[in-house]
Amino acid sequence: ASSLAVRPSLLEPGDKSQPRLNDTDTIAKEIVEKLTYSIGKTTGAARLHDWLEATTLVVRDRVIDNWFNSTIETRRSQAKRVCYLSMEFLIGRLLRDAISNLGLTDPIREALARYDVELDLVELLEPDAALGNGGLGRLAACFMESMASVGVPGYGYGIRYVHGFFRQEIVDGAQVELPETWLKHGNPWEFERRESSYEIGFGGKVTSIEEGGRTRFVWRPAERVLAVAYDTPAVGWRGAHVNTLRLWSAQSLDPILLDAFNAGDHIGALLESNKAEAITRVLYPADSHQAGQELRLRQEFFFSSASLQDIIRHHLAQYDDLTNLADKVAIQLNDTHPAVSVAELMRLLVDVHGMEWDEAWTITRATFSYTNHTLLPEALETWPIHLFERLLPRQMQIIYQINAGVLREATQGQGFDDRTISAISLIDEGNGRRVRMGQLAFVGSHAVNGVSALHTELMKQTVFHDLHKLYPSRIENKTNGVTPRRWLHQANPGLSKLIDETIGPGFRDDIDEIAKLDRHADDAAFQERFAAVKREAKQRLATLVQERLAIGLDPAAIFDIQVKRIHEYKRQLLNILETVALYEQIRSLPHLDWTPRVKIFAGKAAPSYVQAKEIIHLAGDVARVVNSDPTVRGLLKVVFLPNYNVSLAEIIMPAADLSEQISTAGLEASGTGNMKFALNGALTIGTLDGANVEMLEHIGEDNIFIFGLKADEVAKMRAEGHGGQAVINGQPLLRSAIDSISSGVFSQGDPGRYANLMNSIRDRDWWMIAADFRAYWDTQRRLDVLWKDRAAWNAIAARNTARMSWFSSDRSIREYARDIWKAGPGA
Ligand code: GPQ
Repeated sequence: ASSLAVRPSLLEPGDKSQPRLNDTDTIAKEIVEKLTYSIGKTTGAARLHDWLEATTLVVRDRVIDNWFNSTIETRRSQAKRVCYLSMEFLIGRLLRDAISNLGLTDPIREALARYDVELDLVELLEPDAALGNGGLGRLAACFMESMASVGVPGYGYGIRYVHGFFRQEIVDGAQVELPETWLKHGNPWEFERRESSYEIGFGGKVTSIEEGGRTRFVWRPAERVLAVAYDTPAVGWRGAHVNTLRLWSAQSLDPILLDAFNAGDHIGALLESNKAEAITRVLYPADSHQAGQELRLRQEFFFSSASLQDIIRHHLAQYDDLTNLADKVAIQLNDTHPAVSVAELMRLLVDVHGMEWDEAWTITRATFSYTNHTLLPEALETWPIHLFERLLPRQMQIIYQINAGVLREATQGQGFDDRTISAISLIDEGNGRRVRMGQLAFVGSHAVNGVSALHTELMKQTVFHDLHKLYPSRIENKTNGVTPRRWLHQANPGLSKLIDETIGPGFRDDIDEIAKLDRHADDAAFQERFAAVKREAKQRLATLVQERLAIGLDPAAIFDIQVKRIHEYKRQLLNILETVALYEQIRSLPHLDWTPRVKIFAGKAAPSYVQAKEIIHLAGDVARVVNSDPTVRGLLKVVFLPNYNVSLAEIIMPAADLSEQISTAGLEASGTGNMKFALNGALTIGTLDGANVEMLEHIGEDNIFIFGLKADEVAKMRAEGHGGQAVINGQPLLRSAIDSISSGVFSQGDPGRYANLMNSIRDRDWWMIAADFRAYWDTQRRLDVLWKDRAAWNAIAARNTARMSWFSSDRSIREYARDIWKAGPGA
C-alpha cells in the first residue's frame, strides 16, 4: 500500500500517542526542546528564524496527530476520496493558518512572549508558497482548506515547483522578474515519500500484441523520469480533519549515467538528470494564456500520470478491484491543464490493467469532472498534433479512438451538421491540426462546471455550445468561494473580534451566522466600532506603504484598491484613466470639495505580455507625477505596490474601503478577490461580470455600485465593430486624459511610451474602456458624495460583511460534494 494508507496495524489504539496538552507551559517547554535538540540553539542564541522553525515543529506535531486520525478514518470507513488535480496551489504561508485552525494562537503567543519573541514577527519570516499564478491557484488552496473543514476526504495533486511564481520588482517604473526560492532554507511542512514514486514515460513507440483474441497495445517510452511524492498536510477548521496535498517532484531514474561518468564525461553524465529535473523546476507565469511550450505539456502529463498511478495503486491496495473505481474516487480536473488524464486513465485501465474499452470509458467518465475557468480564446489549450504524438504516442491514439466514439454519437443525433461536428471534434482541423484539451476534458467527464452563474451560462452559449447540445445535462454551475478562516479570522482579527462581541462566536463554526450583523448595521455605536477596525487596518497598510515606498497615506482618505493579475480584460487601464481625469479635475477646480482618495494597485504581468507591462509602467508614472504635485494637496495619491502575493493580500483585503472589480463584462469568469474585499467590509464598484452578479443579489443593489455595459451589450458592440474615437470625442475628461498621457506628461516627455496603449483605445477599444468610461466616472463621483456621509457608508460596509457568507468556499465545496463528487459527510 502507498504511504497515504497507513496500515491499521501500525496505529492500533495502543500505539497512539497520548493527546498533547495545549497549555502555555507545555507549548513553551516543547518549543525550547525543539530549539535545543532539533535546531541546536540555546534560547539566548536563537535568532528569529530559529524560533520560526521551533514553533513550526511544535505545531506540526499536533497537525500530524490529526492527520493520522483522518487518514485512518477515511480508510476504515471506506469513504469516497476526492482527488483535486491542479497545476497550481497558491497556498501562501502555512504557520498562522495551522495555529489558528488548531486553536493554538493564545498559548503560542504567550509561550513565545516568555522569551521576548513576538509571534507576529515570527510568522512574517515564513516564505510564501507561491505555487500558482492567481485566482485559479488560490481557489485550489481555498478548496483544500474547505474540504478539510467540512470533512471531505480530499487529496490535492499538483507539482512541487522548485521556483514558484516569480518575485516582482519595479525598477525605473518597469516590472523586473526575479526567481522565487521558497525552498532555499528547507520546508518543514513537507514530507518526502520515496516509496510513492512512479515512472513517467515520454516519446517512444507503441506496439501491439495479440493476446487471447484481443489486441493489446504496449507503449515503450524512449524516456523515463521518476515522479517522487512530497506530502503537505492541509488542516481544516478546529483541526477536525487534515487532508493531504501531494506534490510531485521529477527525478532522473539514473541520476548519473555511470558509463559516461566512468568514461570521464563528468558533465555529460549529469545532463540526463538535469533534463529530468527540469520538468518540475519552474511554474509557468502565463495566467489565462496558453504558453504552448513543450516543457509545459511535459509538466501536464508528468503530474497527471503520477497522480493517476498513485490513485490506482492506492485503490487496488484497498479494494483489489478497479471496476468500483468511480464509487470510491472522484477526480476533479482544475481547468484543462490535467485534461490529458482522460487519455492516460484509459491507457492505464485498458493497456496496463486489461480492462475492455467500453467498461473503461464508462468508469473514466464516471470518475472525472472538469472545471472551466475562462472563456478567453487565447487561454483555451490546444496542442499541435505532431508534438502531442511525438511526446505521448499512445495517448494520441486513445484520443483518436475517443473522438471516433463521440463523433459517431453526434452523427446519430438530431441537428448535427458538418459545422457542429467539427466544433465538437477533439481535433481542430483548422489551425494546422491540434488537440483540443477543453473538448477532451468535457467528453471525459460526467460533470462540467463553470465558476459563476453568468460564466456557466456563457459557456453553454459560446465555447461549449455544440458539446452542450450533444450532452445537454452535463454543464452545471458551481460559484466560487473563499475560505473565511484565512480571509476573515486570520487576516482580520480586529473585525473577527468585533463580530464575536456583537453576535457571539458562532460565525466561526457556521459562517452563515454572520448574517446576524445585519441588525446592527444601522446602529451608530456599532458603526463607529466597525469604522475603527477599518481605520486600524488602513493604518497598518499605510505604515507598510511608508516603509516600502516612502509614500505617506492619510487613513482618512478612501482607500480605493485594485489588486489582481494585470490583464487588459481586467481593465486596470480604465482605473488609471479615471485617476488621470480626476487629477486634472482637482487641478483645474481646486476650490471644489474633493473627497480625498488613495488609488492602490498591485499585481504581476506575465513576462511576455507587453501591454500588461506597459500598464504597470503607466501606473508608476502616474503615481510619480500625482504624488509630487503640490497643487493636489494630498487629495489624491497613487500607489503601485510591488510583488503582490497571498501574504500581501492578507494585509490589503482588510484595509480597503472600495474594491475595484471592473472587468469588461463577460470576461471575468468569477473573481475571488471581489469576495475577500466585500467580506472585509469594502464596497464594490464593478461591472455585471462573474460573481459580481451574484454578489449584487446577496448584498442588495443599494449596497454595491454596478456600472457599465452588460455582457450581451459588449458582444453586440464588438460584432458591430465598435471603435473608441467617436466616444472619446464626445467625452472631454477622457479625451484630455488620453491626450495628456499621449503627449508625454507622465512619461518624462517621452510621447512614444504609451502610444500603443492609447491607440488601442482610440481604434478598436476591444475592452470597452472608452465605452464604459463615463459610467465609471459618474459612479466614482457618487461614491465621493457617499463617503462624506460616514454613517451611510459604514452601514453599507457592515451590510457587505453581513451578507457575504454564501461566498464561503465551504458552500462551494458542499455543492461539489453533493452534486458532482457524491462524497463527504452525508454521501
Ligand atoms: N483564472 Cl483560465 C486564473 O486565475 N488563471 C487562469 O489561467 C484561468 C482562470 C481565474 C479566473 O480568471 C477568475 O475569474 C476566477 O475567479 C478564478 O480563475 C478561479 O475560478
